[in-house]
Amino acid sequence: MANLSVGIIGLPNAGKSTLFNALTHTKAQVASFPFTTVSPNVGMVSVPDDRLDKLARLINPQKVTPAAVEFVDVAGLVRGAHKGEGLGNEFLSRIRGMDVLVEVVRCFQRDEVAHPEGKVDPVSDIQIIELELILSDLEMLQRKLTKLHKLVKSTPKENEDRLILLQRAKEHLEEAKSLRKVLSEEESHKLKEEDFLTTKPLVYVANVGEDDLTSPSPLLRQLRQYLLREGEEGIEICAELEEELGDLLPEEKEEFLRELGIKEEGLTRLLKRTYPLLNLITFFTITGGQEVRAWPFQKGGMSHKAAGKVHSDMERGFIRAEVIPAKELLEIGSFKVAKEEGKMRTEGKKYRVEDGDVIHFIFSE
Ligand SMILES: Nc1nc2c(ncn2[C@@H]2O[C@H](COP(=O)(O)OP(=O)(O)OP(=O)(O)O)[C@@H](O)[C@H]2O)c(=O)[nH]1
Ligand SMILES: [Mg+2]
Repeated sequence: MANLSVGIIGLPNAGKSTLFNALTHTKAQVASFPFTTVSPNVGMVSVPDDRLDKLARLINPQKVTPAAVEFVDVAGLVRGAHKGEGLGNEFLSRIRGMDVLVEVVRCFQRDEVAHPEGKVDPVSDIQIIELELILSDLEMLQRKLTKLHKLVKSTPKENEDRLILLQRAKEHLEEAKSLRKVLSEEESHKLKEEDFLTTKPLVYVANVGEDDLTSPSPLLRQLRQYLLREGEEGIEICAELEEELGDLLPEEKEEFLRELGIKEEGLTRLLKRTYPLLNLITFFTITGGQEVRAWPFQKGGMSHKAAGKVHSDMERGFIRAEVIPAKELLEIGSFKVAKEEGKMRTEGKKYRVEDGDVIHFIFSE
């Protein structure tokens, strides 16, 4: 089961399926014509985590379970998608359920690969898609408001706050602003249940040409400036190259990356960006030495809630948590020694779990 779901969006031919294949090591259809992808490709990816690998080496369990992310690669989006242009409507409804959006922006030049707008222009592409998401949200919002107006008449008390919030959202959308850029954290939180597209965290993936890795093109520089000015999150990946990496052995991969001057694989960089955007941290469990597992968890969350992630019984019967940071445990070099020397701290329900905590939950059944 996925702990997190990511929708890959972008114009046709931006390289979404190429990125998807690179991330999931699968072979979804990739082609130089637009609308290659019709029904969505779905794939699961394990989150790479050094600490998990090291803990596994230390404990030597029967099973190692990394955190899992689901990636969904959907059809390309074009102007007018909110009105059903292209495969618009289907695409938009598929991504409403996702936790995060990753938008692939084409920066690579290649004559055989048609661009739906006639030329490669990353900033303009971003604006086209942003507008489609805004218009789609606005349509959904209007339907919600029609229903809500009726409800407010019959039961005003329960519905007035929501009405005020949705009206505020409407004002922003009508000014062509994405909700995630203008709403306060509290407002965004309240709107979470409403499934708007423009409240979702978004990471831009600039799909750059191989040449851009050594000397960035003017288009790429323009995109960088735009993202900086807008305060948006972005990373640069050469999707085609990353896909080729998937076929290599680990040693070959390292060598290849080094030659290209790339420090980390695209997937690792992408997930490193996504986690903080969602306010996620990772804690680890070592179940009787049999399974070492990584759990994504909301930053600032309490230990009994963390127990609930593992099993609802653990939350219900929570007594205490024994905690040691992974770093400290790895330095000590033995779980047994850490326990014997009293290095496992005892924490109660109110303890806020920290990134990298190794936790043993004590609970009554
Ligand atoms: N040069 C270069 N070409 C790429 C890169 N990524 C993708 N392509 C090419 O661009 C074309 C489109 O790639 P796809 O991955 O099918 O694009 P898509 O966004 O999934 O397209 P649709 O499914 O049609 O919306 C293919 O011919 C790819 O080989 C890249 O990083 N560099
Ligand atoms: Mg595709």
